[in-house]
Amino acid sequence: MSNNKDFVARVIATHGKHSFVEDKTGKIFEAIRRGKKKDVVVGDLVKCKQSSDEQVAIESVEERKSLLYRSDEFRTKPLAANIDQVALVFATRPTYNPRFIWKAILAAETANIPMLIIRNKTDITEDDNQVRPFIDQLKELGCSIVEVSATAYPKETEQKLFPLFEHRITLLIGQSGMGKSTILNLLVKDAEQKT
Ligand SMILES: Nc1nc2c(ncn2[C@@H]2O[C@H](COP(=O)(O)OP(=O)(O)OP(=O)(O)O)[C@@H](O)[C@H]2O)c(=O)[nH]1
Ligand SMILES: [Mg+2]
Repeated sequence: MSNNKDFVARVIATHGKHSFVEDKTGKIFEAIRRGKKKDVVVGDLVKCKQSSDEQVAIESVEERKSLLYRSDEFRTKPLAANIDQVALVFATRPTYNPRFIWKAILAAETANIPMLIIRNKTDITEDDNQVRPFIDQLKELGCSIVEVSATAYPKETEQKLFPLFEHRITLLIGQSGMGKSTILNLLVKDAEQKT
């Protein structure tokens, strides 16, 4: 136990001044940011001082490799730090919002973070004609696109996606019902995400 010694950990969840951090052995601590600061975001590497078995104080935030922002009409706020890649999942059912996808592309581009677009649910072939022009448009812009069916072809999906996720801290985004949890369960065996 590293009592009273500083160590660096990664922020895995935040709620204002309260957060959770994980050290390099995988141990999770509750963390309080020193002072009145709310400058910690998910993905940050932070210098911690242990205050009890389960608690640490965050002393400082290490320099960020990247910082992704989320914005709406009203405000812009930091969403995640040190992300290597944004992976966006979309599908034709329930329905996708192209505006959401364009916004995500812009946000990743602005933060200088590579983006991977995953079109899921290719098994619903009757929607193919409708979605094809949109996919062509994305490709013309130079986006990387992978098309998969996480439930109909799980093995193929895993084979296509695993090399693209391996060794990269990836932020998985997408509207509800697109298949994020299904894909995560394929790629991370102990994820057990509800779908
Ligand atoms: N037909 C079809 N259905 C799929 C596929 N992948 C996922 N689904 C289904 O789509 C539904 C939503 O999948 P989830 O993985 O829960 O979607 P999600 O993006 O995590 O949704 P939220 O957690 O609400 O944001 C589930 O019923 C899945 O079984 C696919 O490739 N084809
Ligand atoms: Mg989900």
